Amino acid sequence: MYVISALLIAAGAATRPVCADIYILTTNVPVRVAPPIQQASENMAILIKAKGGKWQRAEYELEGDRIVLSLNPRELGGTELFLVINPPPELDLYDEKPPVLLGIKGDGEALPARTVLDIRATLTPLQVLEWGVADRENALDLSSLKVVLDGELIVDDRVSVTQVSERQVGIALNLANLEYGSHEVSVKIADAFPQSNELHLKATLEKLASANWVQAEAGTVEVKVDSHYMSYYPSVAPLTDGFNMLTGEGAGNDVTWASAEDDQPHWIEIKLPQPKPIKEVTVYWSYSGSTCHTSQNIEIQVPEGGDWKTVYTSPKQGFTPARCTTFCFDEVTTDRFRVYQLSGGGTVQRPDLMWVAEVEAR
Ligand SMILES: [Ca+2]
Ligand SMILES: [Ca+2]
Repeated sequence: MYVISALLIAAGAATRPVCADIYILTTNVPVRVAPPIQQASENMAILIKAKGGKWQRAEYELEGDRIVLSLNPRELGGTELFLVINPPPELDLYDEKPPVLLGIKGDGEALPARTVLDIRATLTPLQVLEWGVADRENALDLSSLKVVLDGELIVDDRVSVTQVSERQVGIALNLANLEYGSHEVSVKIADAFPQSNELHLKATLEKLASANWVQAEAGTVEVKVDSHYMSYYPSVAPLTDGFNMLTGEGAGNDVTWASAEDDQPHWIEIKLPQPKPIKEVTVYWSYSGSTCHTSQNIEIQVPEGGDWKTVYTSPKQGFTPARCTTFCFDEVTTDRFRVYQLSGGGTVQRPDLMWVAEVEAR
């Protein structure tokens, strides 16, 4: 059994000039392969090696626009084989080192250049985190770049790459509108020689939540809800007790409030002792069975006349499950607001339930 697990033909790639054809083959039995070549000539350099071994010239035969090689993993000393056809002089075939970290900047200021960086918790976290990365031996393979924020691969314009040269780039991650709490970023990038020369970077940061009107007025805040979950003690105390760091194991009625599980709208109404200017409401969801119970269709409402006016509406696509969600809107001065879950607006798994650990407003 053999498999050609990766194939890099870099000719014409946007990030680098014309380069060699490089194949990676995994085989545990002798095989004959016939890769195509771009241009046959009398003095072709066909080099082969097993991972960890030394390059050697491969015996081959020309058949039309292909070369035919017999490869024996036992003779070559490994089952993962690298085959390079006509390497250009600038390709360092002895590159066994991953790219290196040159520096890290947070909002333009230098941070310690550590591959694992713990950025201290702040009320106003960094807006942009940027890593400078270079490879000493070869060009960087920009197609290998992976930036992951809180487990999500970032593929939109929050990630931008500034190319200093084909061996050096700046990788910037826009962290605007980061949610409260802890966050983890990881960055992976490899050099253009496909030998698992990959640099791994990690950074953790935390956005602290400032004091909020609901907590500041604890004890004088009135909380009303539409209903209670049938097996829960009917208490609303957990919603404003300041505790929101659930362990993820369970979420009983000592740390959460849950609505009845039915197809009605569910809501939490908060009344402050005095009107306060409010421009965001943060809801910390139940976190149980390692699952964040993030409702998908929420409105924030304030009183108007004898009724309620909606000042925030959920986006159509709902929310990524997270420990908390902050709903931002134009500032309004009010002594009452409610978090209103539309009928069926809970999680995908339990759309008729609203399950919350804490409500904040600031
Ligand atoms: Ca390298
Ligand atoms: Ca709580």
